[in-house]
Amino acid sequence: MRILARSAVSRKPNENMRLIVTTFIGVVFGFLIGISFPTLSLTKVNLPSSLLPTIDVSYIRNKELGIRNAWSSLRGNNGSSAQAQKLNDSLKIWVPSNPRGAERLPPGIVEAESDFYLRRLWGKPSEDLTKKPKYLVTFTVGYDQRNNIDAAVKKFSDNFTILLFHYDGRTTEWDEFEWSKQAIHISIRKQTKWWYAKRFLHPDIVAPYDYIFIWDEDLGVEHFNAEEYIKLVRKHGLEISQPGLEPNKGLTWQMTKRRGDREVHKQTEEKPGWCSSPHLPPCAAFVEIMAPVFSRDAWRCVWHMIQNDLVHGWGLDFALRKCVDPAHEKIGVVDSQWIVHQTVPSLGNQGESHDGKAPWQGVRERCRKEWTMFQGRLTTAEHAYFKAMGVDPSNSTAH
Ligand SMILES: *C1O[C@H](CO)[C@@H](O)[C@H](O)[C@H]1NC(C)=O
Ligand SMILES: *[C@@H]1O[C@H](CO)[C@@H](O)[C@H](O)[C@H]1NC(C)=O
Ligand SMILES: *[C@@H]1O[C@H](CO)[C@@H](O)[C@H](O)[C@H]1NC(C)=O
Ligand SMILES: *[C@@H]1O[C@H](CO)[C@@H](O)[C@H](O)[C@H]1NC(C)=O
Repeated sequence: MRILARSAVSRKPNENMRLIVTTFIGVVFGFLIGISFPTLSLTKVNLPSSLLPTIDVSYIRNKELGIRNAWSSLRGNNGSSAQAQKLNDSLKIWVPSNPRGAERLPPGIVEAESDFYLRRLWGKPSEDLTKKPKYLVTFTVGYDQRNNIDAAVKKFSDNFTILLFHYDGRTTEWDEFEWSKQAIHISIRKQTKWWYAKRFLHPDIVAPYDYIFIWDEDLGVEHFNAEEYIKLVRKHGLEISQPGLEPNKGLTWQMTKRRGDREVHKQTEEKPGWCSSPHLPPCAAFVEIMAPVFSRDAWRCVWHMIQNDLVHGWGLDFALRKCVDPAHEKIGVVDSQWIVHQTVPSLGNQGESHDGKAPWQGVRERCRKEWTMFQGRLTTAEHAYFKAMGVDPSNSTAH
């Protein structure tokens, strides 16, 4: 405050006057805006908070000025430009080890990661959080599936943060469930699970969570317990996993079928010719995209592989193995905590009719097309990399 007062005195009087008038006009203007939009309570809140930064900035400027003045008086001159430059430079911050873009900040103030923990608007920040859930579960939902989701959420203890992505725009209705009031709701119409995941589950945002469940809405969880699941995943060192699937009939892949006689499996037999190696998908190193569970580190990699324009995620399941090593040991299916895939048509029906085709057909076609595109991009990228490294791509492990 002393520094502030001193600098105010050292300003020319008419400058002070101008400042006061400007501030006054600003306040009046803000007030008028405030009363002309009485329903927008935000505008009123904005008024004082918009004044705060101005004070902060001038405080810091004056502080810097103070240092400079002190320094030049010490040297007994008014500060030659060379000296000023030297001081100017030494007051600049550049920390290459900071996150990209934040190099100008002192490392002590950098918060590179965040979370979904809910805070209060009052009290001490340090006392806001009575609990910091270590796991995150997300469901991509429409209101029609509310009872199924309600049942699923109850299988997750309070060690889980619940996050719902709403593709039908209905959110407040969910408050009929008590847990919904503590959940995170993100509502954007007609987008897919992987679209949301790319935009809202950045690795730096979900960093506090040991495991991240990115699940569909049509899963039956009667035989599933999330805490038990986590224990098994830890025990067997699974970085990417999913619960075994029932019923066995109608499933495309052998790998994700539930085995009744074990806790976990990481390998399977497929139809002849389907697997080029017993360690490669779909015989191993493979889970499907309907109910994957990622460790923090695996997700940090997988997030980068999700393409912004390929929203259905087809083909991602075959590529997950690029993110862990050795993949055939760190990717697996948990059999003793299993789920039922109910195949309820949901987002698949939200397409549009074209050329006399049903909406779901258009969606299905795009799914397949995306799979081809993703596969093409991955192959091209790998070839480009190996070529740049001077390695024969035909000798690479890319398949
Ligand atoms: C103070 O600085 C100005 C310009 O930077 C210069 O012209 C002047 O001679 C300096 N005065 C003294 C006492 O060093
Ligand atoms: C201090 O650095 C800033 C930004 O690089 C520059 O614009 C300014 O002229 C410098 N001031 C002095 C006195 O060198
Ligand atoms: C939550 O996690 C803690 C620590 O891992 C564990 O002791 C506790 O049993 C968990 N809660 C439930 C309901 O399982
Ligand atoms: C792969 O590399 C090995 C040696 O690194 C070489 O002997 C072999 O011929 C290569 N195979 C192909 C298909 O390029």
